[in-house]
Formats: sequence, C-alpha cells, structure tokens
Amino acid sequence: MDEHTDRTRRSAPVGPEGSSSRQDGLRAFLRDGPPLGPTRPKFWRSPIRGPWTTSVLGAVLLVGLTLVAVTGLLSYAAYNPDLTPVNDKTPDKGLLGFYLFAWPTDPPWLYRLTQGVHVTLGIVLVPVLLAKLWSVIPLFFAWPPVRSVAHALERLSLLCLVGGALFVFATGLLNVQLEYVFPGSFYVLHFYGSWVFLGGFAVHVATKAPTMVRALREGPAGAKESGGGAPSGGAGLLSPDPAPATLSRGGLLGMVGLGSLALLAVTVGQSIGGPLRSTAVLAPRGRSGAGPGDFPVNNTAARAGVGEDDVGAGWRLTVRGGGREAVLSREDLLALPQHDAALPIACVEGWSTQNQDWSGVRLADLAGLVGVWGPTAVVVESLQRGGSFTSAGLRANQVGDPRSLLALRVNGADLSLDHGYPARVIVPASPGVHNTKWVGRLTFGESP
Ligand SMILES: Nc1nc2c(c(=O)[nH]1)N[C@H]1C(S)=C(S)[C@@H](COP(=O)(O)O)O[C@H]1N2
Ligand SMILES: [Mo]
Repeated sequence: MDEHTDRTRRSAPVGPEGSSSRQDGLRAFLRDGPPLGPTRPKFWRSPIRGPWTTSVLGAVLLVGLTLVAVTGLLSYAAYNPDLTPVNDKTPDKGLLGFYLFAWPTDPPWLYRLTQGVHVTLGIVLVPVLLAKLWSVIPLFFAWPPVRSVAHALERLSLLCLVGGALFVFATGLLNVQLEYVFPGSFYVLHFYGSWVFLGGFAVHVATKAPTMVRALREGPAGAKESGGGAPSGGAGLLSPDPAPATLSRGGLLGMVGLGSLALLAVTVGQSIGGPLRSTAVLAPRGRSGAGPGDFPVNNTAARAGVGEDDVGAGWRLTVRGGGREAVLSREDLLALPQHDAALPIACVEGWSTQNQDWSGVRLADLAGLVGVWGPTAVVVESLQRGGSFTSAGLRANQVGDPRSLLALRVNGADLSLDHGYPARVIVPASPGVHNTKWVGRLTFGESP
C-alpha cells in the first residue's frame, strides 16, 4: 500500500460525536497538513521527478560545486587577505582563514585558470542548480515540517545548503554582471555565505551520497521496479499521481545540458581572451580597445576620477621604506634599468587577458632605492581619489619576483591613461586587483 492512500485512510474521522470528530480533524491536520496544496504529495504531478533524475543532477553538482568552492577559496587566498587591513577588511575571518597561504607567482596564468574556472563553471551550473531544486521541491513542503530533533537538524542543514547556494550564486552573478554593486562588502558577503553553503553541502553529501549512488545504479526505471516498497530515496520524490508525460527524463537532462552549453558559449571567451573575447556576449566587461593597449579596461581613468593634470609633468612617485623616502619623476624611472615581463591580467570577475608585454622597473629595484633589500611586503597606493579602490598589499614572494614590475610601457608603447599611465603595478599570477594603476606611492616593509 502506498504512503498516500495509507495516510488518507488513517485521517478519516472515526468518532461518532462532533467534539471528538473535531479533535480527530485537528489531529489529522497536524499529521497530514492542510487537505489541499503543496504539503500533499498528490499536489506534485510531474512524472519525471524521482530519485534517478535528482541523483544525476546531484552528481553533476557534487563535482561542479566542489570545483567552484575550491577555486573560490583559492581566489580568497590569492587576495592576500591576511595582509589586513589593506587588502581585506572582513571582520573576524579568524578561524575561517585557517587555510590561507602565500599565493605563488608561478605559473603566471595560475589565477587566470582558477578564477576562470570559478566564474565560468559557476555560471554554467546555474541551469543544473535550478533543475536540481525543481526536482526536490516536494520535499521542501514535507509535512509535518519537523518530525524529530534529527529531522529538524537535517532541515536546518538544507536551509544552509539551499539558502547558502542561492546566496553565493546571486552575489557572485551580481558582482560579475554589475561590477561591485556591493561597495567594499562583496567579499564579506560572498565569503561568509560560502562557508554557510559549505557546511550544508558537507552534511548533505555525507548523508545523501549512498542514496545517490544506489539510485544511479538502479537507473531511471529503478524506482518503478522496486514496486510497492519505498524506492531508494524516492520517498516524496516520485509523484503518487503522475500526470501524463510531456517530456522524458532524458529530455529534461538534455534541456539542462543545452542551457549550460549555451551559457558556456557566451561566457568562456572572456576568460580565454584575445579574439575569442568578442564571443562573450553575456560578459559585461569592455570588449573594445585600440592600438597596443587593445585589452580590456576594468575601470577607466574618467570613472576613477584621474585627470590629465594628476598624471602630467608634475606627477611624482614616492617610494618609502626603512625610514627613507625617494621621490621620482617618470623620466627618473625610465632612466633606471628597464625589464620586460609577458603577463596577463586576470580579474576576480572572471575575465582575463592573454599575456601582454609589459616593461618597467622591478619592484625589488625600487625597494633597493630606499635601501630595503629583500622587502617583506609592499603597500601600493593609487593617486585615484574616487571609488572603493585605493591601495593593495603584496607579499614578499610577489615583491621579490623579478617579473613584478612598476610598468611604464605595454606592448611597445607608453601606457594609456586608462591602463594606468604614468605607472602601474603588474604581478605574475595575482588577481587583477593587485595590479594598481596610476600609482602614487610605494611603501616597502622590512623585517625588523
Ligand atoms: N587605481 C586603480 N587600479 C586598479 C583598479 C582600479 O579601479 N583603480 N582596478 C583593478 C582591477 S579590479 C583590475 S581587474 C585591473 C584591471 O586592469 P585594466 O583596467 O588595465 O584592464 O586593474 C586593477 N587596478
Ligand atoms: Mo578586477
């Protein structure tokens, strides 16, 4: 006998007197919920919901979201958030920062890869995530809402899982599409949100993996064949009263896959860069540009409030460290040994450039100018006044890398104003936000 008819039988009023029948009605309500609506299994009629559909989507998300989560945590580490408070103002990341490490400078395309995967895969998984939520929607309305302490804990973990996933996807997509709609606090929201999600994800995987494996082994017909008894994990997923099919299970998965492929096709070009960049019609970042600086500009000089008079002949770079200070003009910098480095820019938003040929003065040489040998860190300040961006901190391995430059030229020409004229920092393998434009001051740290 299936669960539903069993329930109906039990909920039939039995008392002869009105009062006891009213009590029975109340008891039946507590047990079965309102007589109509989504708490009733019969409300959900799709014939293609079931343990197999949910498990296929779940398996894709298990692999995909794990990759998105790992690359996301790496992205946070790459920011040097432990050089607080310059780079990251997340309060009390404390324990959650346990895994932070010194982000390497090799290979130079490292952050292009990790962040390209994070953003592109995140976007590509949107249809899968939505389909997975659709496939389990009857369970959200399960009645009674809480059956036991264990059940309450399970539902709480699902709240973390679903709420956390929707939250990190929403904040991530908004950040990529609208560029810092959360002034200064995107990291805080996305970072804490991701840990809430990860908590729910870990519990969910640990408790559901065996069910998923069994349902995948049994195949699409498995749940039906297990006739009568509760199919593997199928309780509440299979409709007790299925409507005629308008789409097969394979058709559903095909639609989801096509949706993901379409998103991939209109997004991935922004991470590959070069000619493919123009195929990324869903990516909002500048696809235009001209001359030797023909690669994307994230924040223009106009928007940053940097004008010709800030960067004209009167511009000076201040270099500080070890209690000393040096002030240099652009001519002074050009008179120092010039070095070349072919390096990309890779933004947290997922777009990146192919290698550009930068040339300028090594950061380590500038530290040497004020007598700091083997600097432990540098704080780079832009002369930019507006916007959330003012400074960035780089750690010892980044300052010391011979390819880390205060660039004066790119691709054989002087930097354009939008690319950071008169001088910008470029560092291998680092998130784009570390490549400060319109640099005004460098302060090198020294071990005591
Ligand atoms: N002064 C300043 N430097 C900056 C930024 C900025 O807004 N202001 N944006 C940073 C970010 S987030 C990125 S991804 C790169 C982008 O470099 P591009 O605009 O030359 O492509 O510059 C970085 N340097
Ligand atoms: Mo960026």
